[in-house]
Amino acid sequence: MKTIHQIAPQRIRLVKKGNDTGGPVVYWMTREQRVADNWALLLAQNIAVEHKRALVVVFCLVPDYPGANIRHYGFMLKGLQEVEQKLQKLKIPFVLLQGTPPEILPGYLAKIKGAFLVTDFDPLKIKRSWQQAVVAGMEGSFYVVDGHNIVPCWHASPKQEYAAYTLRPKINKLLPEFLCNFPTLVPHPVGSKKVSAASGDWHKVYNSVADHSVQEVDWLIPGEKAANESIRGFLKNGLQTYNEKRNDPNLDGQSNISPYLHFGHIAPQRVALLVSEARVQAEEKEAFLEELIVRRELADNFCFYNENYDRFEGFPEWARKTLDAHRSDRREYKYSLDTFEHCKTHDELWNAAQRQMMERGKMHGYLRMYWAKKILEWSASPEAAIKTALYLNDRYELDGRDPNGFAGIAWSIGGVHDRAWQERPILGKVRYMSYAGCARKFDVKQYVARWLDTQSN
Ligand code: FAD
Ligand code: FO1
Repeated sequence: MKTIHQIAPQRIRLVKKGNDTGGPVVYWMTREQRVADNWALLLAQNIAVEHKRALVVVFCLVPDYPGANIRHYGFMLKGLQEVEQKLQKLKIPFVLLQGTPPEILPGYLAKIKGAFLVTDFDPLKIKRSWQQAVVAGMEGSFYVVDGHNIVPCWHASPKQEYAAYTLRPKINKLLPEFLCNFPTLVPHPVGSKKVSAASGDWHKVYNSVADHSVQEVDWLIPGEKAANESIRGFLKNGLQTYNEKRNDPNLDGQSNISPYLHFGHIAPQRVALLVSEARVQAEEKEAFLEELIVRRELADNFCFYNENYDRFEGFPEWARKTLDAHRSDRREYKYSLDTFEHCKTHDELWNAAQRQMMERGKMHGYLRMYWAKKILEWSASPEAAIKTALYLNDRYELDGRDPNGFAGIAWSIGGVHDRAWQERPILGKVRYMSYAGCARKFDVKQYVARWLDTQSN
């Protein structure tokens, strides 16, 4: 296959061919907050070298990003500090701008006469609206690069996929072409007086975050270096038992890389390369790669092609129909957001899962399904359930506000990527999960004892 600058052309979207103002190349970093293995940054450097221009990396810090608080910002800002240090060694200035991109980026580009702008692909509505507003207010050329999906989202499929089984063959066919190694970034050969590093005082930046109501976590170290160490540790000690242990919430059988992937501290493609090369049984690798590639890329596909990814209207027709038919079913339990949030339901397992999410910032993957399905069962309507689930997920999960979260909640509550099951009250034909089913799978009492303080319940 022909590549541009060693980057597959299918990864790149030229959104606007603008005027060459003669100024530097700007990489607007947002979803991929790392220096290594970053396709958009590599493209930006290639353009800069080709046109003999300076290169600058800009991050727009939005102090009130929807649903985010200091738990997320603390993690993100520490990662960005590391980015700044790594870029300094490569003679690439890092600029932290404060405000929303539509408000501040066009003005910054005009000031430095930015001729080329490169940014990360992200299927979420907020990012797409930022990009539209920025492109309308700038003079130069604008590129969007998919550095998150191994097979670029728009190339893997031109439409919303029905389920994993319809996306899987498409991805598998294209993987040999896209699962390649990365070129490396080089110390940048061109500087400019117009662009200088301007991050300011990180402490002040930290204090500028609007919401400090949820505490940070200390069990996971943020940043590119820690992300790499963490995945290497998992390859050594966790991958060989992943398939056996990943669905038991009492065991630490998952990789815990989702926060790193969410903030872009490590490239999914790097993780996939490392896993592919690991010396463990093929079934273990396949089980992990199915989640990392097919399920994760299916979530991006869902959000990219379905603008209602966060609403009832985004559910498949069969699910909307069956949920509509059960709207007036009697609910034995109907809880307010406050009752859910404070772990006060009648169900100790649900309360323990909610507590794990609040305290650890990461609920076990198996329980996320149970947790969301019970919110549907105990809410006044599917719309109320989506609202509650998204609010809690995004407030407490370190990996929240991610396409994976929107897809996971839509799967649990609205049958997205699933099929119709036996009909029952409230959920209709949407797949049901029960406490008894969980108890058959793992030691529920052990999990509850670990996460629930008996005095407060
Ligand atoms: P591992 O089991 O080690 O998997 C490795 C990677 O594979 C994950 O990091 C993730 O990128 C991918 N993956 C695993 N399971 C899934 C899945 N079901 N769908 C898509 N990708 C998957 N994931 C988030 O990243 N953010 C969220 O906010 C989020 N909310 C969820 C809400 C609900 C209701 C559900 C059912 C799932 C949600 N998920 C979310 C998906 C999944 O539960 C997490 O990605 C996973 O538990 C993260 O832990 P890990 O990295 O240790 O996973
Ligand atoms: N992206 C930005 O470009 N600027 C921000 O200030 C910002 C804050 C933020 C806080 C929490 C969080 O979970 C994500 C945040 N993001 C921010 C977006 C993030 O980089 C991801 O791209 C998306 O959430 C995932 O698609």
